[in-house]
Amino acid sequence: MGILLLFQAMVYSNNLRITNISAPSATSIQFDVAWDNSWYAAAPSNNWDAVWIFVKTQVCATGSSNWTHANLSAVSGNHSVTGGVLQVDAVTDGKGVFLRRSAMGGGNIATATVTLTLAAAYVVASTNYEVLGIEMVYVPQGSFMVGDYSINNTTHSINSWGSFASTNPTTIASEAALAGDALRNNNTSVAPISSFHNGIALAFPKGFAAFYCMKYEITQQQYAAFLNLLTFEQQSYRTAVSPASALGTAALAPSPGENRNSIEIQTPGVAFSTPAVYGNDLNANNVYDEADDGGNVACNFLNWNDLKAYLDWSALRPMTELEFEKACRGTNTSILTEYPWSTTTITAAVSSALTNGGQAAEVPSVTGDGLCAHNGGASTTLGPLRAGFAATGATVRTGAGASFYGIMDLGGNVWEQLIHAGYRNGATNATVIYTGVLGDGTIDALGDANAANWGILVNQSVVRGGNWQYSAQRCRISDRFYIGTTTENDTRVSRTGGRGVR
Ligand SMILES: [Ca+2]
Ligand SMILES: [Ca+2]
Ligand SMILES: [Ca+2]
Ligand SMILES: [Ca+2]
Repeated sequence: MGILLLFQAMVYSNNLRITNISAPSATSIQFDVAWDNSWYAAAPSNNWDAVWIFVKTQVCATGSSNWTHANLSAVSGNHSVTGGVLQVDAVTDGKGVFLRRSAMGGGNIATATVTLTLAAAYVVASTNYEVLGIEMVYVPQGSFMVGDYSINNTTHSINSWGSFASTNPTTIASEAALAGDALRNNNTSVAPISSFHNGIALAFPKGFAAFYCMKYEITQQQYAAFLNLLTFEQQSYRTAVSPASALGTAALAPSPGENRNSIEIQTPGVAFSTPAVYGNDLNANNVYDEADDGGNVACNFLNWNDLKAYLDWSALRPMTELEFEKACRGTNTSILTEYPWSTTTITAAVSSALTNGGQAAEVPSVTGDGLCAHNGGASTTLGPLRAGFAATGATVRTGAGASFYGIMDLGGNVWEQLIHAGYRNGATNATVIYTGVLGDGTIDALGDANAANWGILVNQSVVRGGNWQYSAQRCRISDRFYIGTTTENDTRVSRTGGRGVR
């Protein structure tokens, strides 16, 4: 890398562009930003979309020093944005900022220039800067319902857990601690059995409090960008093969392009000094990150530790399964067997029938209400679709498979890996330890998340929302699967990915 200053332009899945990065002074960084399909909406959703911006830097004089997270000022007034449409919201830990509309409205965000104040001074002439952006959706504070009215086994709803099943959902009306079995002992016609559940502590995020949720699942381009800012050793743990493997080696999938995972080694690394460079190559010509190379496709083959590492490094955190139901259902009343768009209608989008396959404009050939990537078949040539494939500029929800708040693909595409709330048959690991601690932008030398109380093992996780391969039942809001087990979320499988919250 030499002493070349690196200001790398990034283009993300829903046409989020971060360009013209520069450092006007030792304590500031400037760039242009633009993205599509932005909104700030009135009731019932009362919410807006945003971009989570964070900065990484590297001392370039040595050529191979590690990238580190650059903290920003925690005072919103120290940052600025041109154009009068957006505002910059600082955060108390200074790990990034949110850009969002400052007044109600909708449409594309034309290019605006953002100037951010760094928390420390950098020597501009010898620093590489990278500015990263993740599209998010605000989920406001408020009550919501968990579970649906299913009889046991039609949906694996949290209230229908175990041999003692309630057919009633529960309203979460605060962040207060929940007693053991509080989410399932609400069927007053049946006497409670002894509790296997240890309750849910005050600090466990229950979805009542406001949070930002990623608008899309992590894309292959986003995961490749993450890998490209890690050390060789960190890369070796966050991929399936040695970073020193030959050009064209699949980084996550068993073979290049398998199940549409297109991340490959573009430039082999050197153990243990020089990291590899990763790129996407869905069109299989060993020319990387072309328009049809699948960078916008949701990233599958992510295990639980991969997801946690990505979120810690991005200064986000894993979502709990209670937050997941809030993000899907919003303030609506629970409906039996409903999907994340709050109806029981679903239309299968499959990767075998695409227009503009692998491109930023990739869309399924089929149209219909509740368009959702599921039931796609088992061939290794099939896989997830472009993140947000069903979104349009005209609507944020109807027919687009979007959640109450406009979050995409919570149903289908790739499994969402979440923190479970206990309530598992057998109950050997019903204890929940998660306290919602945010990632700090830094992972350990072995590439693992090291935030407090995120858990070490996969037994804190559950997968939700179904995936591109499985049947529609798994896409239901209240359906829970593989709670605390290794089946779909410990090894890297073609169905599993995820997203984060803050
Ligand atoms: Ca290739
Ligand atoms: Ca290519
Ligand atoms: Ca999903
Ligand atoms: Ca950390």
